[in-house]
Amino acid sequence: MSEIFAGIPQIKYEGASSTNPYAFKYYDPEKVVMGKKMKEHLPFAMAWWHNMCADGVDMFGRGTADKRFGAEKTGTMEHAKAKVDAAIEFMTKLGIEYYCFHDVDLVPESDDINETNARLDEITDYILEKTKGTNIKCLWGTANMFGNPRFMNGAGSTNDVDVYCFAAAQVKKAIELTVKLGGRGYVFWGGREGYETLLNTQVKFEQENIANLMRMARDYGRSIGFTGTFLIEPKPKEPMKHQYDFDAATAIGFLKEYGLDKDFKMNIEANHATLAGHTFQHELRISRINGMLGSIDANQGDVMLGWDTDCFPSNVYDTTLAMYEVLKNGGLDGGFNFDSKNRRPSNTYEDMFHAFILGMDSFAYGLIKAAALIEDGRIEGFVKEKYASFESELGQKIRKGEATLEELAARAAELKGVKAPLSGRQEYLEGILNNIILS
Ligand code: XLS
Ligand code: NI
Ligand code: NI
Repeated sequence: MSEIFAGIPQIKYEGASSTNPYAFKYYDPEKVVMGKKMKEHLPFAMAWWHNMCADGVDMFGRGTADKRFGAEKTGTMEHAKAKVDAAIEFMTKLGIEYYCFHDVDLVPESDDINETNARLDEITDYILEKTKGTNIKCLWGTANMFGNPRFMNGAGSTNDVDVYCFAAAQVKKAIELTVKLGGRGYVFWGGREGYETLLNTQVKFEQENIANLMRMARDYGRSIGFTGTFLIEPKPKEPMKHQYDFDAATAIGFLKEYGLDKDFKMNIEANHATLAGHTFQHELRISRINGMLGSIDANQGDVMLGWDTDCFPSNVYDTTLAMYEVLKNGGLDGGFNFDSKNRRPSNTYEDMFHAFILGMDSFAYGLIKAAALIEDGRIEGFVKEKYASFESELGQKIRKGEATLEELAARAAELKGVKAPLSGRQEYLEGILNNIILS
């Protein structure tokens, strides 16, 4: 197999003072942080769609990047295989062990689903053959149920029973492929599961159908030996105006309502959090405290732009606070999928590497600083102190749900008045965070 990324070396850790563009400054896979190697804390994954497929096309212009990887023509099985070869070389050079895929990222879709499925069988055989003897495997798979025009009114939420069958068929196949490729998870991102106007939409009907599709997926997955985690990836809007999986709280409520909460967790994407008006950490926290933090789509938004820009993560404040939640969660069932893409003018093979080095270093730095935050203990100590009044006998009774309004009112009457509670000390805490991140 000839080298595709010729001239780009194996990316190694050289430390913060290195100026080598092809070296990690913070990601040191073997370094032990809080008792675990960095590479175990950070199971990084490559998103097939952005890295192997997207060429920078946007609504104003054609692609700028050549993603043929040596194939004659795109849209062929030859090209599909070239992408596999390129992906393996790319991941090997970066030391990334996982990838995530949609069915149609792997092969060109045919008008006949039987033909598409045959192509998928062929390409996954090829992936297995080529990854044999490497550590490269699937993190999670999914079905693209938003690109094809048949899904314009949704997939699980479609009005058309035949379209619903196609969605089911794609989910069935994508779960089979995920199992075949050793995937740890199966993702549902509700691409067009939402609505534009209530004038033409029955929300409850659509949500029940989505839940039924997920139930069938769970039952089928379990029946063929899928032991991994099913994941919902919340997003509030784009492409639809209203998406049903608005944010983690909404998606968790949905899973509980339909009895799916034992098999499903959240796949939290940073840019989706900010689109919902939340911080990345908020979405991770809400998932974590509900026992629902499963995996992460690692990217970041652009504060000036109101859409899913899928930038590679560079903001180490965000990665630190994200890694704090991950450490508190005891890790993830899944991993860190770079659902991120190069900016359109960053159109070379070199840029693909620079982007991953940036993202991996940002999360490694975040991991180091999150561990330091926990070891430092000042912030957690303050939070504990903040709620200390609930350690009283009455406080404990309230915590256990054993108090009554009457007795609390009696206590208030006895007190007559009450002082304002302790200061929240936000600026002091932000100073500590700065101090830890910057030192
Ligand atoms: C789109 C989503 C998508 C999912 C997989 O915004 O992030 O890429 O991760 O379907
Ligand atoms: Ni995503
Ligand atoms: Ni996204």
